[in-house]
Amino acid sequence: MTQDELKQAVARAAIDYVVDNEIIGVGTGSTANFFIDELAKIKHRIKGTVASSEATATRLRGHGIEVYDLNDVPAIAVYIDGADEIDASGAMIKGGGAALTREKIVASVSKQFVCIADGSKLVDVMGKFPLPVEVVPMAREAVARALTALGGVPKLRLQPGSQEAFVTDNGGQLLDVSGLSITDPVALEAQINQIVGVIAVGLFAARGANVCLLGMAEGVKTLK
Ligand code: ABF
Repeated sequence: MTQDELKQAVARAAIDYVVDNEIIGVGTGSTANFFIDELAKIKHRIKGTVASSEATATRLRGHGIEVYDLNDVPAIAVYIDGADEIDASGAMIKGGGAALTREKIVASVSKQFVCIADGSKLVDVMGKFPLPVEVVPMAREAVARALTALGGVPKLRLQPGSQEAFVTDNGGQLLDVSGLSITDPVALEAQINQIVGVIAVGLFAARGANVCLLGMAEGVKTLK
């Protein structure tokens, strides 16, 4: 099976976790996009959604699915989203799709977090994928120095095909930090969160996934 077929398989499997007549939190990225396309087939069963990015909101609306402002929503039954890396404990690196801050916000108010990913995302120790850190632009270099002191190699994410800094939905910039071997994701998440100027770090460890659906050649594997 191709990587896209594996992503589609986990997106289909995630439909089993959709709670009828509830608000569903929806992630960002190509696997989340496959989930949105599957959700469209059962949109009559749900109250609506909260999106983790403008791109996801646009795709949901394109299917005629209601997208609510999180401030107007008292609770989210389940959050379905992808990841860049995930370890056996359900801790994740997220943010390759530049939506880590809103993803973390929506996940934090969701009763259950279901991660959907092709099997290549499962790793023993996270860190091979550069860890995204969203920062306030004026503090970018100060945060980069603090991340270097932690042993990382921070690199400013640029607009594709340009020398301009990428700007997130929240007006932040992104530092992608390589060179980390993340043996204690909860501790590193707390440490980076403390750096003044950090908006959010793409480590989802204090609040990881409750369930992880992995697309493998032999079928969808459920972790946890
Ligand atoms: C999103 O899923 C991001 O946090 C993460 O970068 C992305 C993974 O993208 P894909 O599903 O395209 O591999 O939630």
